[in-house]
Amino acid sequence: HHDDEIDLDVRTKPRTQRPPMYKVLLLNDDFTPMEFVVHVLERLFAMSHAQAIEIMLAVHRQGLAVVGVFSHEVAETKVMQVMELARRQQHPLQCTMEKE
Ligand code: TYC
Repeated sequence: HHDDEIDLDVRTKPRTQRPPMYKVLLLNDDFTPMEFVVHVLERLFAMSHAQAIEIMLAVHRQGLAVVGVFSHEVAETKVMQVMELARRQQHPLQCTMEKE
């Protein structure tokens, strides 16, 4: 009889919820000095000098590069901090974020 049957759920796989992560992208331009970009990467993204040069050159050669992957809130803060430093020095450096 049906009352004695145990219903096992074989359809839905339990999934752990992970918050979406966001890539922070740095964009190339013809005017921002290389040293300024290196400085930004060292100060705001905790990169070593060698790492910062590597990423800056990747942006310079390829047009853009991912500088880090963060939660929505942290990514938003990083973008704002980069844009604010660039604005203060009147450099056209652009930084954006994109869902992974
Ligand atoms: N292309 C710039 C120059 O030749 C350097 C640069 C690198 C600018 C990375 C922006 O995100 C950037 N001075």
